[in-house]
Amino acid sequence: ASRDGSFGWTKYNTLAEIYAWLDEILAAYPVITESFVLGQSFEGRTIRGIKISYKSNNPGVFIESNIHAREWITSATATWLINEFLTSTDELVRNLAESHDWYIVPVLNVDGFVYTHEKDRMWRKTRQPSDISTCIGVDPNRNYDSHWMENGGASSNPCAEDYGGPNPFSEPEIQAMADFVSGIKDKINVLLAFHSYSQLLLSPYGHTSEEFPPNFDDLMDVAQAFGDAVESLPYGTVYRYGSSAGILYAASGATIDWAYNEQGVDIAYTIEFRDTGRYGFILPPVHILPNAEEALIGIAALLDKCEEL
Ligand code: ING
Ligand code: ZN
Repeated sequence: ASRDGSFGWTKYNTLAEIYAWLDEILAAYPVITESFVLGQSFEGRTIRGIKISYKSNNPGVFIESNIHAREWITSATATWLINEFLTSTDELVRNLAESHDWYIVPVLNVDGFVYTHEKDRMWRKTRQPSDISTCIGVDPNRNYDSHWMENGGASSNPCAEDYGGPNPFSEPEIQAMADFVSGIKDKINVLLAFHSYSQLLLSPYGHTSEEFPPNFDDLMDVAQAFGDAVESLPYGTVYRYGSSAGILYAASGATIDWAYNEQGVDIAYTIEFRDTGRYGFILPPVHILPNAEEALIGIAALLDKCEEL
């Protein structure tokens, strides 16, 4: 689909372009798709999502994308996946698309995302001002009410990139996400949070590297299936995997830890997409399609592996 040639995967799209394309997709596939709204951002933008469902009682997969504003490859990949699920004629993709209910939010941090397009390409946080500082924004991936601010997993300094906020769920975007997910948690079997960069699959826990979740062995088997599938493609891309705090750093109040600890979503990963640092967040658009292909084949393998558990 394209709109005046403006939307596509050879460049990064603005929020307006993404939403206009979403409307086209919803109009073109009215039976299979359903629009949903998480809520409003601090600056009053609508946080939108799309549900794709070919039949009832499918296992549910929730994809959160672009919670961090500068991680543009995440919404580029999420929109490409939506398009593939609706238009692909490939048998693997058709099976994947039709055997799951998909809830996809391409841009969660809408204010931050617009800010990266218009003012500061490297912005990460939300855009809500602080009562105690002139610094703006909260790290939305430290703002969920699960081990919030524990173990040095987030900063209490409003100027820090990993500021946890004045309270859990202080950010309207994160409260909206939590309300929506808790309302459908019984339908969600898998939650994937899209980030960049580093090429990692991260499982809970984020708040401690001393303990591991009860199904950690399964989580690692499933992560390996993702990594093996990505390596089967001819790009040479390699993913590592482990728990967030175990292989990356302590981080409390993140989406996947809240989903896992507080909502009973037993399979939850942060996926850190391309690259490993050469371009980092400013990943050239030529990477969009190969990254998206890797995500697709990786997620297909991940969900296949889940069936075996
Ligand atoms: N990385 C994630 C971050 O929020 C993460 C890593 C995710 C850590 C989930 C712990 C839990 O810092 C990026 N690139 O944002
Ligand atoms: Zn991130």
